[in-house]
Amino acid sequence: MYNNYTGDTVEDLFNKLDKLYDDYDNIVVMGHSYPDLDCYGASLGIYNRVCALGKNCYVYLEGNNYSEIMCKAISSVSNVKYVNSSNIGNLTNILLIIVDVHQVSRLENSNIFDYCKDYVILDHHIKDKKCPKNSKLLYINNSLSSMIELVTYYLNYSGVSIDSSIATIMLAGLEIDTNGYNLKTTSSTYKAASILVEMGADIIAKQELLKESKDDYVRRADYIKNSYTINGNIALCVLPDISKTETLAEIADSLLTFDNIEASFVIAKVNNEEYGISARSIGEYDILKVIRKLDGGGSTTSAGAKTNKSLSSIKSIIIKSIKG
Ligand SMILES: [Mn+2]
Repeated sequence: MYNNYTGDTVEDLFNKLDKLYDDYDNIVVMGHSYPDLDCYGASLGIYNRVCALGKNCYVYLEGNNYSEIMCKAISSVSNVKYVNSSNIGNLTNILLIIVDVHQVSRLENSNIFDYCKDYVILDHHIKDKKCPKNSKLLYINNSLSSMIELVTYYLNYSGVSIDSSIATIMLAGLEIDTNGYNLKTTSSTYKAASILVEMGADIIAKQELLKESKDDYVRRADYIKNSYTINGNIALCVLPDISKTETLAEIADSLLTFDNIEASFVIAKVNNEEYGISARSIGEYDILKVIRKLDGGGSTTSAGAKTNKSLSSIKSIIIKSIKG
């Protein structure tokens, strides 16, 4: 299947991971702050693999400011041990597995290295220069649709079974990260979906998990109504209120579903001081080169930034870069 730049196959990666756990008493899996179903689902998958090897494992969740979907997902799962900043100090000899992110500042707890020094990074975003350099194992493959795709193959390779609720979360996460099997979707992505269904993912429960309130839908439709296009194919949308980063991402995703739109940029205040920018592309248009001008990061099809710049300067940077 996939190779990473060291020439290793994923099977080599899986074998190395399995061996690495032996040196530690505790394995902690952590994703990015404002976790989504991709990082949570992938964390749960790794958790199951590590537990199956008889090792002590925890999923790190701080529990603050989670989306409605995340809250629903967390409450649908049982028999998972969690850890957070209040009790991580009780654990010794920890191996940290970082999933779906590779910048320390974006971790669910960016002070985690006060508690452990050894870590593994597994990510599918374009490698950033801020990637820490001393990992025990590093796998960053930005052609991968999602972390869940990789972790599904890890579970399948290891012959580990998972609860139906976890398979359901993983299937939902795969669907979200690919924007409904569109972004970065390959035959391996569909195969991963098929494996998850075989592992017990429930299609009805998945739909329930992904449901949104009518109010949210109407609010989003209103924002979309007020968006406009640049060069006829790039949508730009400015939200009038302070918004959650995930709202920006959702609108950027939605804008891609319209005729002729190849890429989308959504801007909104994310707190009193900063604007957030979320960008998406269906594949051809490289949004990362625009987002980099705002010191952001991500991949060529999904990227974001946070900045103290004014709205007018953000807009002019984006428009200039697009027309450039
Ligand atoms: Mn992801």
